[in-house]
Amino acid sequence: MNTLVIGGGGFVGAYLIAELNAGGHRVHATKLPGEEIRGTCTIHDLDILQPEAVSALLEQLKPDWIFHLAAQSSVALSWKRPQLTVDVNVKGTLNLLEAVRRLAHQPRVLLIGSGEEYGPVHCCPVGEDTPLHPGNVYAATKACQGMLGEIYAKAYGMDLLCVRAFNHVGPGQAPMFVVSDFCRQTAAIELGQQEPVIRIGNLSAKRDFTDVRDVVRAYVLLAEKGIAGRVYNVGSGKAVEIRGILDLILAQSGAKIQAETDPAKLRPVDVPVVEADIRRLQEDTGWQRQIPLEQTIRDTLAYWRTE
Ligand code: A2R
Repeated sequence: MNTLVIGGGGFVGAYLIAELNAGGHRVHATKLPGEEIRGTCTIHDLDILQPEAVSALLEQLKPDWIFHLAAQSSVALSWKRPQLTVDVNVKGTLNLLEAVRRLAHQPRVLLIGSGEEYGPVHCCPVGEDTPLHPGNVYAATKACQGMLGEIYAKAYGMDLLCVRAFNHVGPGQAPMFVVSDFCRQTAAIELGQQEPVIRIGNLSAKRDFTDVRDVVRAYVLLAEKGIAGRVYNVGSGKAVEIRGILDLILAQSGAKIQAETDPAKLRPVDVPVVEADIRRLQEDTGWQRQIPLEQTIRDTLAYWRTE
C-alpha cells in the first residue's frame, strides 16, 4: 500500500513508520519544517494549517491509506494555547477532510483521537457508544475531529475510521507523561544527576496503558480490517494503578529511591479509573496486546539511561 503518515515527526509517528515498513508498505510521512523524522520513509514538509499544501500533497501522492497523527497533543498546553489547539486539531483536520473529499480516488483515512474525549466517565470499561463529555480543551478538539469525520464519512461516502487511543507509553515519549516521567527520574537518580527522591502525583489513579508498539500495530490492523465509519477504542482493556507502575519501575532499578508527593503533579480533579472497552477492536481485527508493561518499562528505563 502507498501510505501517508501526517504528523510523522512525533512520538507515535516514528513507531508507525517502522510498523508500516515492516509490513512492506511504501511510506510517506509529513513533518513540520524544522522537525526531524526517525525511520525509513519519503519525507515531506507540511503544515496542516495550509489547505492548499494539504491538497497538493494528496494529489501528488495519491495515498491508499492516510494516518492523521498531526496534533497539538498536550492537555496542559491546550489550556494555555486554546486557539492553537483548536486551529491544529479542528481546522487542520477539516483541511485534511476537504482535501480528501476532492480527490478522484478515496483513500482510507484513520483519524487518531483520544480516550480523553469521553471525559470523566463513571462506567468502566468505557465503550465507543458512551456519550462524550470532554473535560478539557484538547479533549473537546479531538471529539470535534471525530464528529467532523463522521459527518464527512456519511455525507460524502468517505472511507474513514475514528480511533480513540488511550494512554500509550514507550521509549522516546516526552517526560510530561507519567511513565516516561518516572523512568526519567529513576534513570537520573541512578546516574547521580538527581537526589534519590522520585516526585510523584496521585498514585491511586488507574489508567489504561498500552505499549506504543502495540498501539501502532492496532492502527495498521484497523487500516487493513476496520469497518468504514466505525469508531474504535485502542487500549489494553485493563486499568493499572499508577502506584503499580511506580513499583514495577523501582523493582527494575535496584537503586534506593524514596517517593515524595509533588503538589504540582496533583490534578484538581483526577478521574479515579479509566479503562477502555476494546472488544470492537479485537472482534474486527483480532488485535491482542503483545508487549507487557514490564517490558515497556524496561525499554523506557533503558532509553532514559542513555539519553
Ligand atoms: O507540535 P510539534 O512541533 O511536536 O509537531 C507535532 C505535529 N504538528 C503538526 N503537524 C503539521 N501541521 C501542524 N500545524 C502541526 N502542529 C503540530 O504533529 C508532532 O510532530 C505531531 C504530533 O505528534 P505528538 O505531539 O508527538 O503526538 P503523538 O504522541 O505522536 O500522538 C499522535 C496522535 C495525536 O493526534 C494525539 O493527539 C493522539 O495520537 O493521541
